Amino acid sequence: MTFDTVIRGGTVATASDTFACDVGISDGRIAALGHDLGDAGQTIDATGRLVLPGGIDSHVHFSQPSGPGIVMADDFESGTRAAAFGGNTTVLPFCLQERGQSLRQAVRDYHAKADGNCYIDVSFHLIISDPTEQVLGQDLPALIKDGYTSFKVFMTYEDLALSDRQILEVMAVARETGALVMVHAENFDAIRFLTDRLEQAGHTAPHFHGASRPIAVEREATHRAIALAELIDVPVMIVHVSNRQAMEEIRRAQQRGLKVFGETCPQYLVLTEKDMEGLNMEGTKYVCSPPPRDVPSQVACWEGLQQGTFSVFSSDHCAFRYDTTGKLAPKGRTSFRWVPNGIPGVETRLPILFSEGVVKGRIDLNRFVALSATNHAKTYGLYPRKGTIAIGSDADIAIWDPAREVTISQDILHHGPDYTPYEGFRVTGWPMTTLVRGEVVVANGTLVGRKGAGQHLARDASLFASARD
Ligand code: DUC
Ligand code: ZN
Ligand code: ZN
Ligand code: ZN
Repeated sequence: MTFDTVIRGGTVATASDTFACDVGISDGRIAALGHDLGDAGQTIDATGRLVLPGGIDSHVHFSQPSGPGIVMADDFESGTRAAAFGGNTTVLPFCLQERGQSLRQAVRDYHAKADGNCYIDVSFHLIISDPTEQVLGQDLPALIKDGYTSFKVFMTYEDLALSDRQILEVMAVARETGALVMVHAENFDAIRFLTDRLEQAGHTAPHFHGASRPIAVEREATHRAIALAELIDVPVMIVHVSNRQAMEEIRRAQQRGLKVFGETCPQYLVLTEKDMEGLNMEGTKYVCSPPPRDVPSQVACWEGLQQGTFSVFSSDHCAFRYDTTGKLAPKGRTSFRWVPNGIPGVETRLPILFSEGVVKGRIDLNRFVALSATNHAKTYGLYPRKGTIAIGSDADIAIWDPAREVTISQDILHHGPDYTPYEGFRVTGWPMTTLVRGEVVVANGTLVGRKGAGQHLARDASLFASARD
């Protein structure tokens, strides 16, 4: 047998094992794992390198409407290109239903934005902002059946927040259909109250963003989201968890046997609230929600990753330029209230986790693979097609140089925004080559992939989302 491609001489790691072996690829899939695999159309030398399942970033935002005059800095082309450079082979962006818009129309709109523009594979989560009878009774169940098997709800934001009643209603649809509900857990009324108070006191600088949504705001909403999910008996994913108190709500629920999952992100491991105090308006570069907290919160998030309370590590890439289309939009200059929430991270997520986690001994390589790929595939219905190196799986592979020392800076990145919140951050270990379904997208740091080669993936139900009975 002649393979299309053989990756030779590397060390392969999955979520469970690490072993020296070559990888034979045919027709976009992994066809052999072994030695002396024989002829190949193309050989990739991976001597001294790690051969890992391509990263799956199950939480990114591209081309999402973000308010008047504000434009997201990444569309599907730049976002998936940057993701490929960051060692990713699949991303799960959000498809936002705007209030008053039909859910079906939202899905059509996002396909129009994505189709033909992606360098790597893509699959949408839905965001439900307007759970009308049509959505609850027809569109949402039908879309879940068509492979959009997860959706997010927000407990805060003017145009997004659902009431507890509405959350129960969409959770009931998930219960019926086997979908996974993702929750942005922050208390809307508390944020509005605190924001008004801060503004009345003249506290409008970017760093007051942190004071407007302190840990109790997140902890309370996390507790409430879990309680609502328990009432319906439906699994739930608490996304972008930033601190110990919210983490402990999740852990307690897990210990009670509830199907509650947690996600954390790079900003909660290496940034703090202090970063929002930069001179002039520099602090806006770090404004995201929930906000970065403090060092004890970072320690707690590591604990969550080590102990399994958090099963997925995502970027929450939500990029805005540091100019008048983004962080410095005219209204944003008047108060933190108007600064668009979100920071870039799709290209730096994995190097930060590898360097701070594996190289510094906080997690082992197999947990790194689980947190960066395998658990995302299992959680969101892509496993075992994606997220592992096994015979029959898609040949989605990232080849890493585990010793390469890199200082992260805007100059070396490929994303759309004009800054990185990780400027000057030093890491050891970098993804060099990325293959999607056997096709090389990035070769030793050079783009060779083709825009449009990325496909949309219909997903199965989450492996974790079947209800208890
Ligand atoms: N939630 C996200 O998931 N991303 C960006 C902003 C937000 O509030
Ligand atoms: Zn499509
Ligand atoms: Zn969110
Ligand atoms: Zn997000």
